[in-house]
Amino acid sequence: MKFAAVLLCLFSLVSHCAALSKPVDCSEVHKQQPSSDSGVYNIFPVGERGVAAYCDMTTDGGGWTVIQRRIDGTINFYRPWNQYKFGFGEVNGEHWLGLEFIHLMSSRRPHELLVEMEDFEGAKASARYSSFSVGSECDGYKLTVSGFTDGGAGDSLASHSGQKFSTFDNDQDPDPRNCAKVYLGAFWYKLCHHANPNGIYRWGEDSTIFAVGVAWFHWKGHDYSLKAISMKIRPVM
Ligand SMILES: [Ca+2]
Repeated sequence: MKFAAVLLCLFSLVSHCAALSKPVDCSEVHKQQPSSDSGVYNIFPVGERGVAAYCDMTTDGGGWTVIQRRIDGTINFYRPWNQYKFGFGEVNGEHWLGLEFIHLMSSRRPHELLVEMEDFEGAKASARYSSFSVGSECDGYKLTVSGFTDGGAGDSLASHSGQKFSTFDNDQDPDPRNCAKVYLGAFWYKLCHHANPNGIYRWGEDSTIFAVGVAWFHWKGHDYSLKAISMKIRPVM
């Protein structure tokens, strides 16, 4: 009887573990545990090596992996290439997941992107893209994004599609200047930007230095720095 109980216990442990196989992203966490709340989960986009990510389990059915988030200016986003490659910040707060992980997830199967933002007056807006992918480091972590749907924010990302990622110590933008140094951020800069989500956190309207804030040009212009912005991705079903 005791032996049978031990066997039963072992079986339940094994079946429990089998049910929680390593999820590659938040959509798999959601699939394995449909009732899970939004929060921090370990995901495994690189096989055995886990990385902590914030999963949005409520917006439009959930399963979103947050790849970028600004909410309060507590984290400095003016950082070098290696930090943008592997990620930084507080997963529960201001965070950059890491280009390598974003590349691995978005190149494996088709993904969509949702950008949500908020100003200091409490207004909210979003921009959604039905197709989003980031190339390998050999390809400069090139952004490919299309299929815009307006959630009130306007399309400030289309002009960045096809661009490589740039940081102050790795200028891959086509502008003769170093866009990351000029606009104090890190992004898929072109000449240089319509969006600067990794710019300097400023409290709203501020034109002292042109376009260095957390900007989304088609919603609030170049000199309004947003209170909050997040970028989240999900496989297209
Ligand atoms: Ca340049």
